[in-house]
Amino acid sequence: MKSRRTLVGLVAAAAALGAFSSAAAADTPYKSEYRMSLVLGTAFPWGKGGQIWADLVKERTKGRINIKLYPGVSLIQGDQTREFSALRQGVIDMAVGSTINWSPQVRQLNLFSLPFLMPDYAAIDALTHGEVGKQMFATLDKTGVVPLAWGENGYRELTNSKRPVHTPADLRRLKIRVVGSPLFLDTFTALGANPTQMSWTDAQPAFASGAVDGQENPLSIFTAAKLQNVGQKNITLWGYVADPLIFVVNKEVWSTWTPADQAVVRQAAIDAGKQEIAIARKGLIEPGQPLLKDIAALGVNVVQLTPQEREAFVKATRPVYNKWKPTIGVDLVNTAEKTIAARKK
Ligand code: X2X
Repeated sequence: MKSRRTLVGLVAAAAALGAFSSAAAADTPYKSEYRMSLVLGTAFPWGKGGQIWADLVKERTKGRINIKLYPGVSLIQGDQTREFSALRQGVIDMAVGSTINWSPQVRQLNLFSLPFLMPDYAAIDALTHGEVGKQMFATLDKTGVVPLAWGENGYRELTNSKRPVHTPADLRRLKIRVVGSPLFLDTFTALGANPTQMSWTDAQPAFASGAVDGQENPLSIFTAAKLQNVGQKNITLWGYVADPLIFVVNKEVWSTWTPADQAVVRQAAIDAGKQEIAIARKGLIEPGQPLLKDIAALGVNVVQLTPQEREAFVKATRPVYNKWKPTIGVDLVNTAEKTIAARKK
């Protein structure tokens, strides 16, 4: 009898606590400032996207939600592969992050880093706007963030200080900086290069000193970071990987906002994502790809691979693709392949 009463008491107490905690979330006062993490600042499409999101939110909430940008992943001392953990823990309130940097924690995100999965922009769009994007957002939602919208870093082209690269043999023994995600080590090892993991912050001085020969990043980053001034005089357009960006908010922070404000933040992220993607593709989707001429005018040698040359890179990296497929999820990769095959060009 006594134990039954204790149990009833416990249940009542738990119910009261539950009621209290959900009321507490809704009643939590808004912070005076929310911290948005980004790898790159407003000189880059990525940072511009973050700024547009913050501005739209401020304007549409009449200043109720005030967001400050922290580019250079400065809230986590520049260690971009820790960004997702910090988001979950609440060190970061919101972020626009690359799928590459979060892939150590969310294995499915490695999908976009599979070499030569996405042949063109239509393929990226088919994935992010289709079933694959939906499944990725469901996964992210389960891991503790609220995913809101897609953006884009871009196709990651190969650059180096040593020589024009037309074949995997040309890459041999070149020291290539890659992001801290194991799939990239596998890809560049398969190509005969000597990959080295490094944060973006550490990479730039390493190019300048010659400690590293090359790297891979979107052309919008090449030009804004002026990589031609740190020895990167050769570019090979191979389009092997493109990283989307994802706009997210920490779950607890999200729960403190009214449903109306949540809707505003979500729509602002969608609007900012669309604008950011247009900025990221500028100069690359217009006829003649004017950005390539701008880059060549900087004294950079731009290598366009023939289909046969490109195929040699595809072939050399195929074992890496196959090795990573089960880690990412066979069903997810199959869905992605089918979606791409059926895309509208
Ligand atoms: O570190 C990189 O190469 C960058 C800036 O593209 C990412 O954060 C994925």
